[in-house]
Amino acid sequence: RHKFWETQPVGQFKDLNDTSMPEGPIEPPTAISEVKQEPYNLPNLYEWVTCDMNSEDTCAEVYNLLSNNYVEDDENMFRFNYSKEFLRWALHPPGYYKTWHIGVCVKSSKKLVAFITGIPARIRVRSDVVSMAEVNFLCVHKKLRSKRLAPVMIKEVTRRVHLENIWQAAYTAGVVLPTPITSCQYWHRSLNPKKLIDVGFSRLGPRMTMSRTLKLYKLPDLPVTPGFRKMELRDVPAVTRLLRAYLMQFVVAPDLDELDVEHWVLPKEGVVDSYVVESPENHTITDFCSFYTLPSSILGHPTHSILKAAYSYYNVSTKTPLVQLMNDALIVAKQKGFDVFNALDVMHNESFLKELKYGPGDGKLHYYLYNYRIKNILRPSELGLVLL
Ligand code: NHW
Ligand code: EN5
Repeated sequence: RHKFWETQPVGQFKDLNDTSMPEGPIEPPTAISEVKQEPYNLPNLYEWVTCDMNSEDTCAEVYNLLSNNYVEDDENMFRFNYSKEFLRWALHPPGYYKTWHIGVCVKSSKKLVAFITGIPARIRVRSDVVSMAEVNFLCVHKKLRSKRLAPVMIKEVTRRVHLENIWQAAYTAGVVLPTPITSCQYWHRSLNPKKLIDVGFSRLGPRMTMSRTLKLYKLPDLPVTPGFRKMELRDVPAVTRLLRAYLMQFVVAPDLDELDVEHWVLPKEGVVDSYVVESPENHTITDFCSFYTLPSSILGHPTHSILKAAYSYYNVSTKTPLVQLMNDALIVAKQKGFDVFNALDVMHNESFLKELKYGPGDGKLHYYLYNYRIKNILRPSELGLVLL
């Protein structure tokens, strides 16, 4: 059934009930000198390119490939439309490798037809902090699908990761592959219900009129928590402490230092939004919430072309109830013009989803590790990792 994945060091479906297999790396690292030194072969018309995402032209080519060929929902009504600024941010964390931003071009025309990326990350699995690659943005042009190009791209990114002496990876997908460490549910909170219904993202519930629906999802104009404000550079040490302490309780979570937090959570216009609660009494940072901007193209709609979606990222509450903190996140997202706020049932998110009128979506997100076995599938609430 999985001619490629059966050959890879990943958990296999047939081993799911085998309790004798130990947790940890599936195969040991080899000497870097034993890593294949030349790129894998591509079909003759194509060649590998390393994509310099600092180049405006390259970034635009990647953006165009993804905006026309990346992930769609199961009914092909929406397609992720990551912005150029988002792609630059997502691919340039501390310590990134340019060689992990891999394109496939047509030799004759240099047209970009496929893409895959890795970025370095320290991921903790139970007590073990592991250097990994996070693999994302795997995309093959619609006209080149089902030609077994994806396995070659995965092998090539694996080779380039190995050359940096890194032997594990983390990735997510909407499809089931061998084998998920956990499977999460997408939840959606309507901010602009009229538009969501118009474009087919959601439906008028049974026995619901449009005016009842608008009233149901109405939000205040301003956050209610005293001391709730946009995160600033000076908050990085406090937010890092809050996040590190919070993420400790999950079985799988990133190991973030201040440099990571500065990159991944400091607000970046149109990319990532973060808020802190600063105690009006003693000016300490007690809570924090964040979301990233990932619009989707609306396919074939006469009047609307973009769905503006916010995705819940990392949230930590020590004083403000999480429900109130996340309601303030909805309020500021609504004020910024987002149409919908999305979240997975990871971390403590289940505790606010129903209360804040999120509904389950028709999509799932499966999480995977490469070359690292976990004994039992995790509950989504045991996962402390959000990939973009
Ligand atoms: S998930 C988003 C993936 N992208 C899309 O869905 C965009 C639209 N689709 C496409 O572009 C986030 C194509 O359909 C793609 C497959 C390119 C998906 N992950 O070339 P073939 C990520 O980016 C397997 C992994 O003929 P295609 C995470 C499939 O099971 N494998 O198919 C990426 C089959 O193998 P099998 C996937 O449709 C993580 C084989 O590909 C997959 O033309 C990557 C068929 O290949 C997916 N999403 O192209 C893994 N979708 O064994 C990283 C299909 O079943 C691993 N396949 O026969 C770690 C590497 C680093 C290790 C470091 C130590
Ligand atoms: C790796 N970084 O299917 C990502 N999205 O539910 C790659 N559904 O938006 C993997 N089909 O349920 C991505 N509306 C995997 C996800 C791919 C995209 C995807 C789903 C997630 C989605 C929407 C639209 C469905 C359109 C028809 C959906 C219902 C919303 C409703 C709001 C009111 C309360 C009930 C729910």
